[in-house]
Amino acid sequence: MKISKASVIGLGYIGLPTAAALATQKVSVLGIDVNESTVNTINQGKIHIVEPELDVAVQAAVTRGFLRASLTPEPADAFLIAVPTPFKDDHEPDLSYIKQAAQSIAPVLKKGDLIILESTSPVGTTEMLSQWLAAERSDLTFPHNTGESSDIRVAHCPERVLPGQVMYELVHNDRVIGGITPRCTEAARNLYEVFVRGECVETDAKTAEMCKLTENAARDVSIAFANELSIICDKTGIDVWELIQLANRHPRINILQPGPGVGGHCIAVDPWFIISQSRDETPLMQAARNINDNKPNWVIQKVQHSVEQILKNTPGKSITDITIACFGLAFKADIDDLRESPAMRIAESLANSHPGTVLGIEPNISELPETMGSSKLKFESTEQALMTADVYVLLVDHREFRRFNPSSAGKVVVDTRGIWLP
Ligand code: SAJ
Repeated sequence: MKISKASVIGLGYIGLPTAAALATQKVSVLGIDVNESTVNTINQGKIHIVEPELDVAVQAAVTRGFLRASLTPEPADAFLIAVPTPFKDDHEPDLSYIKQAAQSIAPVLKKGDLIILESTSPVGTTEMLSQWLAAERSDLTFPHNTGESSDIRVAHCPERVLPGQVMYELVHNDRVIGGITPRCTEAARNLYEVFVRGECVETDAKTAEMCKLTENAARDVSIAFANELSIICDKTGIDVWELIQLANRHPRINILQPGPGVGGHCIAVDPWFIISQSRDETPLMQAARNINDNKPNWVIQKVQHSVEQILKNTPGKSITDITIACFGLAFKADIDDLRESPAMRIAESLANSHPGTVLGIEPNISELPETMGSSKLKFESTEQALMTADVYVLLVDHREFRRFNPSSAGKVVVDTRGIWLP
């Protein structure tokens, strides 16, 4: 079936680039979002998020008339759902955004339509989506109960793009596509082949769901191993970065890099979707989550220890005279995203506990967002921080911070990324 009109529900970090990629291939795309200002921004050909090359793609698609945004769904041949799937306080997945998306598109569905869930989801969610849609539209048949003969096709195709490289990876990465039935899979594959140059690999919905969770859980476990090594090496006086470089010279070893903890909305979240369904079978994934979640506390202790050392070595200096500078607040290098950032957590915690000044330096933003900045954390430029700091804490390996090295100038440094080695 040829898709001439598609609708993308949720115009965030995944939905908007996907809408733009489809529109670039001359599919008429309607993007739906609950946020009015997002809708208005996109209809002006502009974007509300930072992602290289996305601005150009959206502007071209809107100007040429292939992309439009709205608060209200309209009929289309295919609907791609790309809404958030966070977890609740007890680490149980919160699927309410998917359910709301299903309820919002149900009234405009017609026989032959294809629904694709792109949001990262616990195993079984695609089938639940089909059930939620069926509950709204008893006049149509759905694949979870009528199988191949259903009026509507439902499939899962998890997004796998890396923030910062979304526009490239969206086109070039392989896609894993799992329908509730083989015909659902085939219909979804036809859609992705419109803009994907990587391979579109077919499976079933549950395997596709588990595949995405597995990818991010595997990365979490690997980073936990690196973080554990960094703590052991610190205790034994070994340079962990040299150690990992040496070990990685073995042809079958590829250890990831330690850091201040794991941030973002994916790697630190998705393992919980497996754990919450298989608590007794996941000791390794649970241990990894614990190690990565506790790494910020270890970094805070290292900084506190450095402050104590300065006080011990400088009689007459008071703790209120000591300025701690936290270099980097984003959740990883060269992006502006502060959400779920271990660096931000460390900086805020130090600002709240240290009686002297704590500086937060983040070259990718112009000010601290009101909701996130601790009132005691002082936003500062790199140059100013370099002049006033007593303790230099490197939290994010932004390219700006690679241009100098306080260790070689004999400063007190806590380097969580290994770019300021003595
Ligand atoms: N990190 C380390 N050490 C490393 C690699 C990463 O400490 O060696 C930290 C980062 O600093 C960051 C966190 O892990 O705090 C996550 O960063 P990331 O670059 O590993 O991943 P994300 O969250 O930006 O994107 C991941 C990607 N998944 C995988 O690489 C398996 C991406 O492909 C997914 O599409 C994305 O999650 C998602 O949306 O699920």
